[in-house]
Formats: sequence, C-alpha cells, structure tokens
Amino acid sequence: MDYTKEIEELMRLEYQIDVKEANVKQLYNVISKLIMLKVSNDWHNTRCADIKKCGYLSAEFLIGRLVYANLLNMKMTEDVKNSLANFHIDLNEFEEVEDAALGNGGLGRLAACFLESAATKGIPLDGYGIRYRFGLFKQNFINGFQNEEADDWLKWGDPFSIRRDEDARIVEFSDMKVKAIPYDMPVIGYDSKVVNTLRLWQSEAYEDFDFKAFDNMQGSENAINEYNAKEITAVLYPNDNTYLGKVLRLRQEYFMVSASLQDVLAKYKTKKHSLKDIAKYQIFQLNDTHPTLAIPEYLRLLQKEGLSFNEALEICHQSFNFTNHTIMGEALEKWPVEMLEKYLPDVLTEIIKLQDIIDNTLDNTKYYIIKDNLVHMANLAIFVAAKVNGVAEIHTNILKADTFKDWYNLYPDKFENVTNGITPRRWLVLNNPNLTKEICSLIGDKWICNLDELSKVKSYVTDKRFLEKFKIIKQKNKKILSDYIYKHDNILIPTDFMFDVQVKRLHEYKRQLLNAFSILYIYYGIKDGSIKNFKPTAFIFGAKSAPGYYMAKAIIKYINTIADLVNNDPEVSKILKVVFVANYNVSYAEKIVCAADLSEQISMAGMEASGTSNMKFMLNGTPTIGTLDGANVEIAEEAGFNYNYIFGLNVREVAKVKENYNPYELLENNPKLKRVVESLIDGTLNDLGSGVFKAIYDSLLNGNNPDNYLVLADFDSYIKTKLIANQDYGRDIFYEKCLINMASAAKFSSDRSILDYNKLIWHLK
Ligand code: 26Q
Repeated sequence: MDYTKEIEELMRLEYQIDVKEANVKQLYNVISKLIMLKVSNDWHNTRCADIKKCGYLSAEFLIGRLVYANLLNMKMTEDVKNSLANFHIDLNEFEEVEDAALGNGGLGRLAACFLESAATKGIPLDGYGIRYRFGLFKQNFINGFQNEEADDWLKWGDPFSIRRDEDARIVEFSDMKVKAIPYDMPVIGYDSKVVNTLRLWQSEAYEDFDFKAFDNMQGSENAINEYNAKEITAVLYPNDNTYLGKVLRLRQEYFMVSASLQDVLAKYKTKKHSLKDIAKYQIFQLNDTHPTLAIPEYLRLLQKEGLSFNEALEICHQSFNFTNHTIMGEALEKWPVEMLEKYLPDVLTEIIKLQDIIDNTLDNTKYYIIKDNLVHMANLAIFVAAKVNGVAEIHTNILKADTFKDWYNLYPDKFENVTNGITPRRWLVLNNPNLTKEICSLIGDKWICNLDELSKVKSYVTDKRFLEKFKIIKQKNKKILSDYIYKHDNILIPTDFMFDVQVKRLHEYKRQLLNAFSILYIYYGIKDGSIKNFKPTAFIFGAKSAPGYYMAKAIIKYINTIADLVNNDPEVSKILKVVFVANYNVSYAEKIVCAADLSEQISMAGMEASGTSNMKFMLNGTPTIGTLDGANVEIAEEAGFNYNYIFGLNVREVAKVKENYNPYELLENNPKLKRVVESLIDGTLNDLGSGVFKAIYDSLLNGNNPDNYLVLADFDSYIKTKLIANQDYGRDIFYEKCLINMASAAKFSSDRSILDYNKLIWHLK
C-alpha cells in the first residue's frame, strides 16, 4: 500500500499544511490518525459483538509509545516508512514522541501486555482505567540525587484516543459530584481482526462553569468544584509496592470503578437480556486490590436496579476475579473505616453487610474484611471473587501456604496460578528487528503469534553460523544502546564490554544495593590485584524510586557515587564502567533488553512476585544471574538450571537464616565485604553531607531489623556466581546459554498467560 496521498490529505485536514512543512508532532498525529482510519471498521465490529466480555480493571496501564507498536500490529510499518520516504521523512523521528507512562512498573506494563495479547488472540478483554493528566514523573539526577519532574505526556497530543462525551457518567462522593468522561483507545492485536477497547476515565466538573453567577461574584463555589473534580485524575501516584492511605487515592479508585460499572450496566440495559443474567455477559478481572471497591459498588448499583442483596451478591461472586501481585505487608491496601464512612458511606454499608455474613457464618477471628477499623481490601476481594490468582508458581504457593493460608484452607478451589508473560511483539519483533529476521529465516514467522514455535530454534543453538549471526546482532544492538546512552546520559560505554544490566523499580527488596556492593568489591579487587583477568564490564542501572522513599533514593545516590569513583579512575575505568541511566521507561527498556549480556534478577527469595523484565531479557537471548524468586524459578526450569546463573538463599533458607541473623558477625568474618560496606561511612564516598550513606549503613547493621533483605547473607554466593559469569562471557558456552534461553522463552509469552486466564478463569469464546 502506498499511503502518500492519504498522508497528504490528513495533513491538510488536521493542520492545513503540506507534509514538508510539518513538525514531528504534526507528523506523529497524522500517521496515528492514518492508523485510526485503517482500524476503525474492525474496531467497530468488535465493539458491537454481543458476546461475553471481560473488563480488566486496573489503576495502571503502562502502554508506552504506541505509534510503532500499532504500525507493527497493523503490518503497516514498511509501507508507511516508504510513503514517508517520499517526503524525505524518516520513521525514526517518532522516537522523540514520549511514552504514555500511565503506570509505575510491572503491574501496569503487565496490563498493557495482556490487552495486546488478548486482541491478538481474539479474546474479548477490554481495559478500564484512569486517564491521568500527568503520568509517572520524569527522572533526572542532580548531583547524583533523583529529581522528579511532571510528565506532561499530552503535550504530544493523544491521537489514539476518542473522547466520548455521550458516554459520560456521574460519580458521587458524599462531598462532591464529578463527571467521568471516557477516552477510548483501540487495542490493536497483531494481524488480528479483533480490536478491543481501553477505556480511560477523566474527571471533570459536574456543573458547567456558570459565568453569569461568576460575574455576580457568586460563582466561586463552582470554580472550586471544578478544581476539585479535575484533581481526581490529575496525577498517577508514583508509589510501587507500598500503600498510602490518601483520600485522593481513594477517590481515584472509586471514581474509576464506579464510572466503569455504571457504563457496563447502562450498555447492558440496552440489550434484551435479564439483569440477573449479566454475569453471563460481563465479568471483571481486578488487577490487584486497587479496583476492589468495584465489589461493593456493584452490589450498590445492582440493588439500585431492583435486585435483592443476595441476588446482587451472587452476581458479584460470578463476576469478579482477583489477581494478587505482592506479598509485602506494606503494599496491602487497608482503608480506614472512618475514611469510607466520610466519603463513601453507601459503599461502606455494603462492605459492612459482607462483614455481617462473615460474622454469621465463619470464624471471624480468622476471616474478616473489617478489623481494627480497617477495611482489608485483599480479604474483601478473596471473600467475593470466584478465582484468586498469583502471578508465578512460587508466588501462588506462598499465597496458599502463608499470606492467605486461612482463605486457602477455606476455599482451596478458588486459588489458581497464572504465570505472568510479556508480548513478544513489542519485546522481540519491535525492539529487536534483526534477531526477528534471523529467527524468521530459520523457522518462519508463525512464532510471532504462537511462541511455542520458538523452541524450533533449539536445534540451531550449536550451529556455528547461527551463533555468529547472533553475536553480530547483539553487537549491533549494543552499539545502538551505547550511542543512545552517550547522547542521553553522557557516558561512553565501549561495546566490547560485557553489559551487565539491572533495570526495574528501585526497592530495597530488589537489592540494587547487593549489585552496587559487588561492583565496589570488584573495583577493590582489581586495584589490589586479587581479582585478575576480569573481563571488561559495564554495569548498567535504570530505576525510578518513589519520591518519598528515603532509602531507595539513598541507594540511587550511592550507585551514582560509585559510578563517579569508577569512571574517573584512570586505570580501572579501562575495565569497569558504571552508569545509572536517567528516566528509565518502556522506550528505554526496548533498547536495553536486546543489548544486555547479563540480566540481574537478584531480589531476596520470596519477595518478587514474578518479575517481567527477567522474561524480556530471556526472550532477547540474555542469561539471568538470579535468585530462586518469582518467575526466575520457571525461567531456570524452562532453559535448564545450567544455562543461567542461579545463586543465593532460597525461600526456605531465607526463613531459616532470619531466625537468628547477625549481619555484624558476618562482616567481622569477611574483611573484604566489610571494607565494601564501610565505604558507606569511612569517607571513601561522599554523599554531600546529606547523611544518606550512613542511613544505608544503619539499615544494614543497626535497628530492630538489620539487613531485612539479607544483602550481606547472599553476598558471597552472589559475587562467586558473578565472577563465574564474567569468565564465561565471550566464550562459546556463554553464547550457547544466550541462545538456549531465547529458544526456551515460549512459556513467557503473555499470549500463554491470557489463554491460561481464559481457560482457568474467564471462559470467554
Ligand atoms: C497502592 C496504593 C496506593 C498507591 C499505590 C499503590 C500501588 C501502586 C502500584 C501498589 C503497588 C503497585 C505496583 C505493584 C507492582 O508493580 N507489582 C509487580 O507486579 C508485577 C506484575 O505482576 C510483578 O511481576 C512484580 O513481581 C510485582 O512486584
């Protein structure tokens, strides 16, 4: 297809200019509109189908940059590229377009991968969420400290959304009424006629601004109401894996679920089916507890429609399913009863009715929704949901054996595992076109929508020619990344270095600190000659810290300070480089995961529910250095344990060590580690008088819970394993590991996850 003419026409229509006059933003909007034009019939047909659907309710959808992914899935990339070439425009110009970062990290990106997979696989799954005015903050570093700036993603326009004023809903709090306006995005699958919808709600003032009243100086009330209403969807909370009991967050959660459920009910009522049958046509997946107020809200709305409480509850039992993403106590949402009473009294009434059922039928010391004047959202979800799932085998086992043990004993059949996945379209085809081409030349292209086919590559892993090709492709990807890092972060990384990468949110349990200590250990070892023949390595970090997370921010400063020390050492910097890239996001990840030589997945065993970056590296042919945590376990099982670098305490051993852990003693018996840890307090490294390094030191050695995440306990095992990986690097056995990992990644396609959800939980056609 030649799109030259359509591009010209759209440019006239939208901007009244010629293509040659257009800037990047205008081009981006026109090409996006071209995609919208081409997708609109399939989108309409999918929307109108009268079949059972599932709504994926999520406070986050980390969709990133859509233009390339949509072109790919529409199979339009080549033709658009060629059409643009007629105007001497390079498709790569859209790399300037910023990500839609409407999510924090793993959970939000998972939601985006799931929607893409469902559309590809023809599963009727629609997303419902929040259209944040500002997404996850943009990060930069000032003197090595994280600094946050607002993410004004809409400055690029929002060409993939359609505002639907005709579907606006009213959401009522006790103290305010707000209008919820939906913005719909098409979710375009790969080479698929099914186009699902992501509906994101924006809050606006309920009453129109009354200028006459304002003129009479009586309109200040309205002006204030408008301000408050808009505030609800103004910004994404930047906390990941921690709960904050903020009223505005409660409003966001309720706003999103109330609007979504009203919407679903209103649409259902236009059909001829009985309301009692609604669960046969519409069910919901709760992405963690964030949308769990949907349960009492649905109870309320269904009763308003005339059903009895029991009828409404039965529908809720059949409609809701709940995914848990964390076992960390501080991440489990518990809303104060008082807060609900104050802002959402009718919702609280329904929650109390549920608690009454528990009081009358169960042992309410073991089972409760309300306890100590807190509403335990996970318990609410588990009590009502038809199915509850964890996101990796080991995580689901921990939920059953520990976190939700009592519930599991009561409802063993409710619990399921659905291991997470990633979409191979964005995370291989799009980000690694050269490897994609090479794989296609070996086994055709069926694997793109059926990743099981990828295992056919296994018969080529010892093929010298394929191995050489893989090396060349990896080398090219490393060059692209190195150039980008130089441009973006001003550090030059030689491409013949090993790229050792840890990218993910910054959290103590993920143990970026363990990685940092190992770097300092290697640095000292190289300097004093105890580590010889270390193969040149660049340690690459990318991570955002929640703005209020003191210790995480301290660790960022520590790593940046180590980077300065190492990179400015005239001798060691020939062998080691350390870089903390700024503003790690989806688009950065695309460049990083195809260029990495080693994937760091080093959380304390039992803490990382699944992890998904581990899967992205694997699919791009990168071995993991990791603990037996989350999906690492399944990655090692799929590839074979010998093809990854597994180290450290397992879940059982963690519990055992914690019985009487003495990090102080550990240091006394390990002078080299002691030297590394003391860099925090002995003046080797300068935290500019902030005291943050001393705080890290204290967290490891002082207080009630020293070294909570066993950084010091796992250090020896980690450094040994890391040195082995370093010696393997560059040898044929290393590349064999790369290829075996890539060829064994089929399980981690989100297509498989979605089909598992459908088979075990949703039962959609
Ligand atoms: C809750 C209340 C108030 C404000 C914020 C939050 C909040 C927001 C985001 C709590 C948690 C999150 C995000 C959690 C998350 O991303 N968890 C990750 O989910 C991934 C997908 O399942 C897993 O792979 C990761 O292991 C898990 O950490």
